[in-house]
Amino acid sequence: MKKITLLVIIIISFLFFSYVINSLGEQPEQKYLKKVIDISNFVKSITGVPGIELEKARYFSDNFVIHPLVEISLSDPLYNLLWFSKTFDSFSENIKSRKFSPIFYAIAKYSGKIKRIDIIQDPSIQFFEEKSAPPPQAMKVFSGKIESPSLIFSLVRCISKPYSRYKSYAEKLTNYIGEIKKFEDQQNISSFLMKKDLEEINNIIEVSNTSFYNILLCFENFLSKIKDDPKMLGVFNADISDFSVLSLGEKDSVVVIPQTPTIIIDAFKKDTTYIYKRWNNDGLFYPSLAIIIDFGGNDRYVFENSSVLSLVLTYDGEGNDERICNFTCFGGSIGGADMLIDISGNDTYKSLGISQGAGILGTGVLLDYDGDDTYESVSFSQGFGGFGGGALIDFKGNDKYILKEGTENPSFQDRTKNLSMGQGCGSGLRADFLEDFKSVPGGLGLLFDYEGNDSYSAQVFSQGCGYWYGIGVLLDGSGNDTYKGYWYCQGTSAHFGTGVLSDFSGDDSYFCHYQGMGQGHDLGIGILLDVESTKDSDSDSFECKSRCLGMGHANGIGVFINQGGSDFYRADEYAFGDVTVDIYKRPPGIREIIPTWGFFFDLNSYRFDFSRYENTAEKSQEKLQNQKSISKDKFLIREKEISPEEIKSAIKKSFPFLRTFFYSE
Ligand SMILES: [Ca+2]
Ligand SMILES: [Ca+2]
Ligand SMILES: [Ca+2]
Ligand SMILES: [Ca+2]
Repeated sequence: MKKITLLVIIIISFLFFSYVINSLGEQPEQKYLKKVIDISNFVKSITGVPGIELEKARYFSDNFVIHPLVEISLSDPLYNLLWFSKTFDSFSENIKSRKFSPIFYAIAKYSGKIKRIDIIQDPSIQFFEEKSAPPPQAMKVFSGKIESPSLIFSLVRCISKPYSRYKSYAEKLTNYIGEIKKFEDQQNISSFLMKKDLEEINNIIEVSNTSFYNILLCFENFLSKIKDDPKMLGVFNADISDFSVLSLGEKDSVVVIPQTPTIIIDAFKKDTTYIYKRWNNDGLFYPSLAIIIDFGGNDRYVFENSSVLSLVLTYDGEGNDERICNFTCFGGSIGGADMLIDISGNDTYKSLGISQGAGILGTGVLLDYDGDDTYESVSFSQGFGGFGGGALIDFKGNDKYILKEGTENPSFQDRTKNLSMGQGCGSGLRADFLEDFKSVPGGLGLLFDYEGNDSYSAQVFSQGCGYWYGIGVLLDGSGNDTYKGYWYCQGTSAHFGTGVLSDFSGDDSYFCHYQGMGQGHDLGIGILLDVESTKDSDSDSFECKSRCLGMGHANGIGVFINQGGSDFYRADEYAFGDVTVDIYKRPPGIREIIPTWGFFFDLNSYRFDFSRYENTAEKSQEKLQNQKSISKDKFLIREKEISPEEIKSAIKKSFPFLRTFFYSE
C-alpha cells in the first residue's frame, strides 16, 4: 500500500513539475497593443500632446483631399502607435491561421478611400460548392489531361467576373503607363496622377483592389481544396475562357509566362525558373493577370515590369527561392495589385524599385512566413505606398533589409545618396511649386517584422516615414535589431506626413544622421517608440547628428519614447526634445503662430507594470529604487558627456510657440 502511495506521489509530482516546466517554456503572449496603451496614455497625461491643426496646415498646401487615416494621425499623434499596434496584433492572428485575404483587405482599405470592398459574402463559395461545374464554352486542351475539371472550372469562373471588371477600368490607363526601365520613367505616372481628378483615380484603385480581393478569395478556396494532393489536378496545358491554364509536369523546369491572363500550377515541387517580361512592342501595357501556385522546390523568378496594369498573385509553398526583377514586381504594383506569399525557406529578393511590398496607384503586398531572408532594392520598396498602399510582412527569421547606397535615384537632400523611400514609407506627390499640376496625397507603406535579429539599412527617407500626407510605419516585434539610415529615417516626416517606428523588444542600435528618431518637419509627425521586453534588459543605442531624438522642426511634432534598459545616446545638435521653427532664417509669419513640439522620453519600466494598480505606494517606491540602480543612461553631445539636467536647461525655449519636453528617469 505504501509503495502505491509513493508511486502516486511520484506520478503527481512528475505531472506537476512537467506542468511547471511547460508553462515556463511558454512563449509570452505577444499583445503589442497592450504594451503600447499604457505608454501612450502616460505620455499623453503628462504632456497633453497636441495634434496638428489641419485648417492651419492647409494654409501651406493645396491639398484638400486628405485620407481619413492621415487626418486622424495628424490631429492625434499617439493614435498612430495604438492603431498600428492593433493592426500588428490582428495581422499576427491572420498569419497564424494562414489567412491571406484579410491582410490584403486591411492594407487596401486603409491606403485608399475604399468603400465598395466591403463584401459581406465570400464570392468564391457559389463557384466551389457546385458539385460538378460544366466546362466553359470556350475551352481548348492543347496537351495532357485535366484530372479534376470541376475544381479548375470553378476557379476560372470565380476569377472571370472580377478580372473582367478590372480590365475594363485598367484599359483606360494604357496610354499613361509606359515602360519603366529607369527611375525617370516614373514621371509619366506622376504627371498622369497630378493632372487627373482625384475622384477618378480613387475609382481606379477601388476597382483594382476589389477585383483582386475577390480573386484572392477564389484562390484561398481553391488552395484549401487542393493543398493536400495538388497532383490530383493532372498535367495539362489549356485555354479556358480568357485564361491560359498550365499545370506543369515533372520535366517542365523553365516557364515563360505569356502576356495573356494566366494560371500556372507546379504540383511536383521541382526547381522551376519562371520568366515574366511584360511589355509590348508599342511600349504600352495592357491589363493582364497572372496566378502562380508553386508547391515547392528551390525556384527562380526572373521578372520585368510584371505588375504594371496587372493583377499578380504568387504563392510559393516550400524552398529557398531566388527572385530577381527590375520594377513593379514581387508584391509591387502600378495600376493594379500584386500579392506574393512565400511560406518557407531562406529567400532572396533583388529588384530596383516599386517592389517587395509597394503600391503606386494600386496595392502591393509581400508576405514571407519563415526563413532568414534578404531583401534588396534601391527605391520605393519594402513597404511603400504612393497613391495606394504597400506592405512587406515577414513573420520569422533573421532578415536583412537593404535599400542600396549609390546614385541610381539620387535624393534631393544629397545627390550622392539614393532616395530610398521605403522600409515603411508613405509619400504623395508635391506640386505646390508647379503650374498646371495638383498635389496628390500620399498612401500607406508598412514594414512589419515579427521575429528575429534583423538589420535594416537605407539612405534618404526610410524606416517609418511619411511625406506629403503619406503614412509610413515600421514595426519590429522582437530580437536585437540594427537600423541604419542617412537622412529622414526612423520615425520621421516632412510636409503633413506621419512616420512611425516601433520596436517591441531587444537590445537595438539606431543610426540616422539627420532628421530622424522621432522627427516632425513642416506640419508632419515623426514617432520612435522602443518598448522594453519582459525578460531582456533592453539596452539600446541611438546615434545621430542633427535634428533627431524627439525633434520638432517648422511646426512639426517629433516624439521619441524609449522604455527600460541602460541606454546610450549620441547627438551633435537639435536633439533630445529640441525644436526650431526655421533653420533657414526666413522672415516671421504664420510659422510663429502654429506651435512646434519636441518630446523626448527615456522611461524606466516600473511605471508600465500592469499590476502596479494593486501595488502599494511603498512597493512602487521600492521598485523605483531598484530600477534606478540598474538603469544607467549615457548622453553625449558633440562627443562630450552631458547630464539630463544640463540637456533640460540647454533646450529650454522662451517663445510660446516653441515647446520642448525632455523627460528622463
Ligand atoms: Ca521560399
Ligand atoms: Ca524572414
Ligand atoms: Ca527583429
Ligand atoms: Ca529596444
